[in-house]
Amino acid sequence: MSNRVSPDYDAVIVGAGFSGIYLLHKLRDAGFNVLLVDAAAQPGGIWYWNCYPGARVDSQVPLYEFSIPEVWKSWAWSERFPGWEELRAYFRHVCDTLDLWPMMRMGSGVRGAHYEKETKQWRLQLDSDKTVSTRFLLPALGFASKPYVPNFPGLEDFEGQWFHTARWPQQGVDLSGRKVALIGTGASGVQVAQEAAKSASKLTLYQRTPILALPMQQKKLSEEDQERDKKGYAAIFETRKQTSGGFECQSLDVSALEVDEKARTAHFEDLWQQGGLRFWYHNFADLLINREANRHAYDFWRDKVRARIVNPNLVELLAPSEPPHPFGTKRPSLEQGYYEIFAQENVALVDLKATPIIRVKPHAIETDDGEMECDLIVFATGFDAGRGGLIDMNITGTNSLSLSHAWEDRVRAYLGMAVAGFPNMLFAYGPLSPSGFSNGPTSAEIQGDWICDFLVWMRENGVDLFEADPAAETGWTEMVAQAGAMTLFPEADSWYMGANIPGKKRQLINFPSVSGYVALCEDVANEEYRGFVIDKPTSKEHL
Ligand code: NA7
Repeated sequence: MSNRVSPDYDAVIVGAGFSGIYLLHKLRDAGFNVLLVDAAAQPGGIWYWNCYPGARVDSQVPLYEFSIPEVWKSWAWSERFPGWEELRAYFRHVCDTLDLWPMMRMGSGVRGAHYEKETKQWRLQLDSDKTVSTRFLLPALGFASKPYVPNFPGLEDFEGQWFHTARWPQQGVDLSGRKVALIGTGASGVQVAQEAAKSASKLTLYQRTPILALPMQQKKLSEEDQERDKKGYAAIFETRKQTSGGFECQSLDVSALEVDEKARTAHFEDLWQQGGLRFWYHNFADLLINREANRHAYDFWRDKVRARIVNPNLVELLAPSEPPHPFGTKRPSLEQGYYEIFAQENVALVDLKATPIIRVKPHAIETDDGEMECDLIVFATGFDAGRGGLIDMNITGTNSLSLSHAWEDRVRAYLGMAVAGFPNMLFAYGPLSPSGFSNGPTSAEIQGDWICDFLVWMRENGVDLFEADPAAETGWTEMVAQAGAMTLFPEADSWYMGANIPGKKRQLINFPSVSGYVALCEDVANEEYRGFVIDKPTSKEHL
């Protein structure tokens, strides 16, 4: 009989967003003794931290929810693109319906995690100073858990308030009458701008690169409509897993260059009217791989947007003649009247390419163009996507190898889930998986199912240890880079490429196809978890 002390848990999941909650549900139902911890006070992941004014999801109902029947059958949304408060309520509904609360420890961040070779256990230090041990460590932090705040000189002397959008105060911030400086015009910046423009006495947007925003076409949803539509939900949830982006459909089979201009424009117009991200994911086959095809989409977008810009001085800044990057190679965001706010007297746009920020002063931001007063700075400046949150968890594997050291050169991970030197650890929604390219819940369920099946297989086969084989890890990492090289993504300085963080190695951080990913992960499972070094204990040890 083994004289090893049993760990406190079979598995500890870190993070109560879509991935973590799904894993908890699956593993609990599979009979594992599992704990979920999260620093946030409530479940919701990104929807806990990003509670800035206007924060809402950009996948339409019913794409952004679990496919678990007892959950969706008993839930109805109020809008086609729900806001953060409703998303948080949805997470509470999920935890109630699936009875997950007893296994969740909210308000419990992880300060560090290290692997003990002798006991084959992970030991986690929690913020509370408590320690827990587990056989499997399953970080499910999401791709955007580490906010990025640029290091502008003088910020420490600013006498107003400043917040990153992903660290917005839970009690909220009243924007009315404030002089707001908003830095960054990505998805978060656009959403804050639309809200701040309504009540701030002055809103100054600091733009480095124009966002290529698409019309949201938001609408209210009735319960009756949803009840009727629910007949089709099961099919939609199944389809999600078979498309490249995890949505209800994918790009057409036809090239933008194969059809005449009339047909091309008609398709663009149709997608535009449908709203949401469809202009991105249901467009022509070569949108993201052929420059000429991409240019047609950009020109359509530009002309549509230009028609809405009242101030002639802003036309070239907001919708330039030449694309700042190929359309869709930076994440497009959805907008609701974004281009109209620039007609308001209380809204100004600063072009950081022409006049970069020099410093923050106690009551202003100084650029080459002079000083602009402000009493609130909003940093909508994005994230150290993919790796940032994982590195901050201070994870140490065998031979005291830290994750930050393992990823010094570049991010490496087998299947976007496992790292050599870190046994019995799998992360969900991490780098080199489809995460950032995928509709969130789709990837969360795909990886959650796969991880659960793997742990069940281990249990059934008496296996107690796995680790990514370094060669398989290198192969996967290079394959993601090669797949990316066949697209236009490397042409943009985006967070997809790690180009938004000073010093971060340029590398496509996501696997560019959900359906392709599913097929590869299935192959690995069917071949007895090829690419993992599996440690089968002797039958004596297993007793
Ligand atoms: P994003 O999409 O990374 O956007 C960050 C924005 O901040 C973007 O406009 C950046 O300009 C800008 N930025 C970043 N650093 C600076 C500095 N140093 N100076 C000025 N401006 C800067 O983050 P979001 O939070 O909007 O969205 C993240 C994801 O959440 C989104 O893609 C969706 O998947 C949901 P840049 O374009 O780099 O020139």
